[in-house]
Amino acid sequence: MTPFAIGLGSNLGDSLAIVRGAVRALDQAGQRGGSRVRAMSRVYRSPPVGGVEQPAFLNAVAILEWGDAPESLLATLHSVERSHGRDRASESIRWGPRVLDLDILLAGEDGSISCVAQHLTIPHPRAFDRAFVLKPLADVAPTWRHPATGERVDLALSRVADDARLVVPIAEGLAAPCRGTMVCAGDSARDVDGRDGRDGPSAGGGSPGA
Ligand code: A4P
Ligand code: MG
Repeated sequence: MTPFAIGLGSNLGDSLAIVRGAVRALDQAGQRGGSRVRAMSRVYRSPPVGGVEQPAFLNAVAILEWGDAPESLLATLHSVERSHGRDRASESIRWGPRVLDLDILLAGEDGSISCVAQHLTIPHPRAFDRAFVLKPLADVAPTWRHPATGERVDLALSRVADDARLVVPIAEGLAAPCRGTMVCAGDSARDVDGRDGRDGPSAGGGSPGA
């Protein structure tokens, strides 16, 4: 199993429900291959980046264990986007509003894996420049590094500190039991099925904070 950091973004519809629903869907997709979502950050509200006038985004990051090739994970992400109502064919503006955007940010223990394929680049090329990515990523993977530059996520976040002030937590993450570990970004975490994660057999952990 390889851990992947997945960035989630939404600024159309009930974005909080969409982001949480997408994490559940990723967990279910992982379970089909014997794995789970290992962690989910808090959910943050952030101003849109990229120059298009549009509503604020909700952003989060989940760590998913995946046993298959990265390309199959990308196909799964697209399928989850579609099932939440994203229709790429109707999108005419780059970096415009979307119901759900799922990006692979980093891969491998500590982010050590790189991938450059026709339709997939890991790390995501803009991940380390963006506070709306780095702040939730620092909740769940603060010590992961960019495989090319070696920069740690938490240090990259301090580099974009001015932008990061505009990225504010609005909801707790979800916690999921995963082979004895539990993940949490926030104190009242629930598992991906909506139960209180602290009641589960593998409850524990704390809030890494951002
Ligand atoms: N692709 C290549 N590498 C990857 C990867 N690591 N993860 C390809 C996911 N996809 C990857 O993506 C276009 C194509 O990129 C995919 O078909 C895949 O083959 P897309 O999701 O259709 O389009 P996109 O999301 O508009 O492109 P991109 O470049 O991922 O956009 P960004 O960089 O994610 O920017 N502001 C705030 N506050 N919060 C946001 O979430 N998001 C964006 C989108 C702009 N501004 C934002 C936010
Ligand atoms: Mg995308």
